[in-house]
Amino acid sequence: MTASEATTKRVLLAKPRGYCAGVDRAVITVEKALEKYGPPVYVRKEIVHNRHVVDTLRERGVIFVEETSEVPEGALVVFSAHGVSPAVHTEAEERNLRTIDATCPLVTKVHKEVNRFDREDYDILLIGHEGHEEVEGTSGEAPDRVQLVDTAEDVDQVQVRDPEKVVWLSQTTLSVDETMERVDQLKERFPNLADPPSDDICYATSNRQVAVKEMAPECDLVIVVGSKNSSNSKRLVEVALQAGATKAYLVDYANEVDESWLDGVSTVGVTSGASVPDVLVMELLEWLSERGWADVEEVTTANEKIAFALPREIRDARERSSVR
Ligand code: 0CG
Ligand code: SF4
Repeated sequence: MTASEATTKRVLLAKPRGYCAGVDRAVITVEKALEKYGPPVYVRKEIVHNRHVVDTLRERGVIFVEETSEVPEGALVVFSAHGVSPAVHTEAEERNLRTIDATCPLVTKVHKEVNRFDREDYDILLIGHEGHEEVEGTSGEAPDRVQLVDTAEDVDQVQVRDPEKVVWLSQTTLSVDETMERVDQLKERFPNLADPPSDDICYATSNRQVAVKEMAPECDLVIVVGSKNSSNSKRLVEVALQAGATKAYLVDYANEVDESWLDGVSTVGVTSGASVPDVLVMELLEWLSERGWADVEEVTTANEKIAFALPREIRDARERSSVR
């Protein structure tokens, strides 16, 4: 490699990236459940939306199911980080399942907001992606009161009982900018639309978007490590493109990168979704380094220190003191 090539090929590495506190807690919960109770441990839906995490846990004895009805009577089932509706808890009780709830506390917070506005007799407009597990769980707290707003067309479709008593809430893993656009559209229809008591889009989602926005204008290519069903990871690709990256792609593994993406590229931006183990990012950096992109500069826009206590079923005395 010539000196001039070395100076023109560089990698910008976003920070924060990768695991958030809710994902860390959910993955540790399943690992501890395996340790404490032994396999098989059932998990309803993917514990987090990452192929590598799911495949690794499956190899260790986790059985992933779509619904609690697939779990044998009396067995142990973990609920995923994205949350479940009260109906799922009821079904698990009826089947005498032992349950551990790995729902992220920041998702639970949105469930509680739904309960509160339902009690106060509001119509609730939940901004989120149709079919995503989190919105299914959140809507399930008050199915008669919650309407999903996904696309701009949905804004025109919603019908409320009293336009003076409407609140918007959201999925935790949306694009911050796109959500605010949707809110502005909703406010054109409902000028007195109430805002959520605090941000529903979580710190991890918004921090990862801020970091990618910072580096994207300098990038000819942004590679986001994450799975295709991971909402927050997919949003990072969109945000990178909107913020000025020439190209942006989502990959589960380094070996999915198409070498042609690197044609004519000088600066490669790298980041990862909130459900992505950092080892996968390190493998991508290694892959890029083998092709001449060995100069890595971290672009830091926040330092995250947040951690959540584990569910009580798998907390032991030592862990209790370390996490509090
Ligand atoms: O981003 P979503 O909500 O699809 O989930 P993922 O598992 O990828 O990461 C955060 C969580 C839980
Ligand atoms: Fe919780 Fe946010 Fe992580 Fe989802 S992305 S698990 S809401 S911290």
